[in-house]
Amino acid sequence: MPFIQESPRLENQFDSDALLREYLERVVPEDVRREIEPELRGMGDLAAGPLFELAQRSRKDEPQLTHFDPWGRRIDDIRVPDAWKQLAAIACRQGIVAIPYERRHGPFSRIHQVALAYLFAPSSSIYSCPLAMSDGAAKTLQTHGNTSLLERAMPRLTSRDPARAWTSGQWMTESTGGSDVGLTRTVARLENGEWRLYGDKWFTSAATSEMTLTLARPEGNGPGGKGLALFYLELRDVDGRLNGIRIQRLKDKLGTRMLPTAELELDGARAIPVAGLSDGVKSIAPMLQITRTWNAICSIGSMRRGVALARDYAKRRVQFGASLDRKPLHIETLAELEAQFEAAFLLTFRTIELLGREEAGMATDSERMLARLLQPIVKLLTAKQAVAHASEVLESFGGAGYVEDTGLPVVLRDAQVLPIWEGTTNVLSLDVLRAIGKGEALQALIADLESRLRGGDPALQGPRSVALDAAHQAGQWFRGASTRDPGEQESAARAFAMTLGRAFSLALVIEHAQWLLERHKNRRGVAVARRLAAAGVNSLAAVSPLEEARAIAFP
Ligand code: MFK
Repeated sequence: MPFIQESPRLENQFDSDALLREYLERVVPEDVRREIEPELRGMGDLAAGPLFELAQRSRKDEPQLTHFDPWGRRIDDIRVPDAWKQLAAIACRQGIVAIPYERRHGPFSRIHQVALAYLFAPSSSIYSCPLAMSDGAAKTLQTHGNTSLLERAMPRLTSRDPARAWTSGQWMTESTGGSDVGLTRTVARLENGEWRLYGDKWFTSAATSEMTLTLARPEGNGPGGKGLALFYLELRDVDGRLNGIRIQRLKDKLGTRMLPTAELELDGARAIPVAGLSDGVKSIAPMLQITRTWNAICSIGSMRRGVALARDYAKRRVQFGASLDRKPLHIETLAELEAQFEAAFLLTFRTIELLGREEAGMATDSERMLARLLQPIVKLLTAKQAVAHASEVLESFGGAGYVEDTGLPVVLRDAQVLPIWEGTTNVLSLDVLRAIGKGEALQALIADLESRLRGGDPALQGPRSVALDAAHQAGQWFRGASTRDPGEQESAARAFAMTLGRAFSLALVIEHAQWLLERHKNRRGVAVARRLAAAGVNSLAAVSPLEEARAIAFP
């Protein structure tokens, strides 16, 4: 008997996204909303139709690297699939990188950009990655204000013309240190008045970009991140020849297969310092800020896509005499998927609101500290959620979720990179402690959380207490830091970051729920808040003392 099932279908991904539309109504002024909604609706159509189909059709298309031309000359040419080029042109014309720099909507420009990116990303075969890095590079160049580089690169990075536009890479990772970037071995030598880079870069995504930002150690500098400098380089000269770069091979990755990620050798690549000749790690931080935020955008985009597919399929698939959308246990599973997605969405967009205010020059000191603290939190929490979410989504399709040509397994494989690149969960948990510093940022977070919980519906009282208690317990844990052994402090860093993130996102869910009730008499938000609160927020108590953990980890 042939295998015949109804495939899941997508409706317009903007119109069918209740949370996105409610959020925009709540947060964005009406005149801005009226202006951006047609664009979002257009992207919702593209993402549900042509781009979704393109992603399915080109599922097996991958970049190809050719080292030599037919006559033996080394060319290191990467050919990307046609689908990749189409995605590049669409993203460019839509201005997905340009929007926050054009800043037509003041502090809401980032929300505009991110809403568009969030709709685009899950149908983009990870074209979101070069967009993230280009946005990060633009932000970094802007932050450092290197006039000649700004004049050269910004018009390209923010162009809406595919024939002129550039994308940027972000070359940080070497085999010595994906996390400990201070171990970078690439050296920079001043030769005839030009800086030339020599070394190997082990994981460089979007190796077809026109420019990149990278780190190298100027000869004579000391060790660690302080001894590195941030460099700008263009990959090819005007004749198309590579700039002292050899592309050794493309990476054979679990997912993100259309994205050309390469191992590179730099052998005299001409480069320009962006911001002095030291403090490279600190100098590249603005890039991390943006790419980590994009990571969260991809996480919530992936979660939303998973819910949309699973929900549609539940209406079509009949088992044990009824469609899955009538099966109590399946309803419960979908409710959990939606609730997780909503919390992650609101956390991500809160971070975007702060970024937009910062860029419009409107952020207070406390908002700036909160923004810095939320960056690692939002990245680490949403990335972990996205992987677990994708796994559950696949399961909700039964065997079809495990079969490649349904286009479902790729959702899980692509999600798995989200907790890894741009800093692993553990590295980001330690960054949370770095961002808190002496504690002011934590106070800013707790104050912001409290401000979202004032007054309101009695049904939200329980969830309010859960969010508040967890935040205060996290605060107490942090205040005990000075009395604690550094090892104990570090071993609880992930639980601390997760607790803060879940408490803060629960507060945002509660705030949204209250608004939904008042504005639309809709109790969905209350149900989401109650559900998340009941599942618990604080995981600090589950951390073993370090010696016990060692005994378990290394029996
Ligand atoms: C779809 C979207 C995603 C797009 C994906 C693109 C794929 C690209 C593939 C990749 O290559 S991903 C590479 C990602 N690599 C990382 O994310 C590195 C992970 N490791 C860390 O983040 C480490 O924490 C870090 C390298 C930063 C530690 O280095 P150090 O040298 O031990 O840092 P240190 O000494 O603590 O900090 C140096 C300075 O930078 C300090 O400033 P001060 O000198 O003023 O004290 C820090 O405060 C500052 N700093 C560090 N991290 C920061 C930061 N400032 C702001 N934000 C941060 N996150």
